[in-house]
Amino acid sequence: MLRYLTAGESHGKALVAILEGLPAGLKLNTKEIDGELKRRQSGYGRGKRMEIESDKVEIISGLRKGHSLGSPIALLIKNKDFKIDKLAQVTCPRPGHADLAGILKYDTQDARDILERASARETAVRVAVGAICKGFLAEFGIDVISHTTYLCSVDAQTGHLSVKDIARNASKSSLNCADKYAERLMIRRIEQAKEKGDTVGGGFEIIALNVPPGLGSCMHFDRKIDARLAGELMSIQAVKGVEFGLGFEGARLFGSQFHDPIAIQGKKITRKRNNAGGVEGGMTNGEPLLVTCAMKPISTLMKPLDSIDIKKKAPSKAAVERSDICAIVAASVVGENSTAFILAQAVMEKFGGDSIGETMRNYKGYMRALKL
Ligand code: EPS
Repeated sequence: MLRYLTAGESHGKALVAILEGLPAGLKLNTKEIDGELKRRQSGYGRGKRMEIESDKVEIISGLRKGHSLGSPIALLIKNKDFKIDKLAQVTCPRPGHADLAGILKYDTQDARDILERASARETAVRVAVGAICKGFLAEFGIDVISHTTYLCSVDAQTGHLSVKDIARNASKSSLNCADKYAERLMIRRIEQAKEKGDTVGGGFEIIALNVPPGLGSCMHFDRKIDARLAGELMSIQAVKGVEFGLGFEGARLFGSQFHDPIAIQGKKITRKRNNAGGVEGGMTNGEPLLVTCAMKPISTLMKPLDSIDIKKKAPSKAAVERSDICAIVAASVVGENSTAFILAQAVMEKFGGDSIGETMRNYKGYMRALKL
């Protein structure tokens, strides 16, 4: 089973992860991982921390001469802003953050003990894990991209664009948004929020292409690919909802409007639409995987909401500290790479193998057998 663990605090020495279960012989490219880390640090509306850090991964095990050995891959990203022991106490919990629930649960009066780990800084190393998985998926022609679909009340119009165009436009945008006009309005919303000491959230779609049918399983609840993707994506800081394909809107339709008719073109099974988002019965169905995540507005407000001082047991304004106004780009990059991890895990589960060659042979045999 492909699995990983992360460790590290936001202002600790470093973030680390161990990824275990990848086959031997996979090319590991540090530059590509760093490219994903750079994308995660980008985006209009980020805070000053991103000017301090320039995240770079060190692969400290599992690698020899540029190839995986099949042993655990240990990853390290150093924090330049390492100052955890010097930071002031936080006694006025921020509504929406882990502060209050963490204070109560871990028996502390200092939310610093909580927020250092709860911070989305941890996602840097998750992206490094996902970037390795992206490289693994690329061997099978599977490509994972993401783009911002809305920010606050501004929707991007992308229905007329191909996935290739969405990816190209989004890669040129400061908000990972494929609609230039909408991007301008989104930037204005971020500026408005900044003026008011406020924050904004939004939504992003993750698209995976060339996903073979049959990843996941209908046979047991915890093997369903949509449940596993939703769990992984919901664990990203500030993500509050996950939809597949048409998503929650689909629940308002008749079955005849929602489900995707099956057709045959030559020897290829096709669909006339993809409202299901590429998943049926907890399994990928061969159509593009479409997942949208909703991200709530960041909970550190420069004009803080009412809270209490946990030490004084008295009303107070919530704590204010350096933060982002909007981190939708970071979240979409994390979502994209987290999706890559779950898909890589499902590929390994289905095709197995101790070397990439063995995994590939098994994959090719399956794909051959699927041909009508
Ligand atoms: C983040 C680093 C953090 C925040 C943000 C994400 O840096 P700092 O707390 O030092 O300013 O910018 O974290 C949060 C929004 C949060 O609520 O903790 C990062 O690397 O992505």
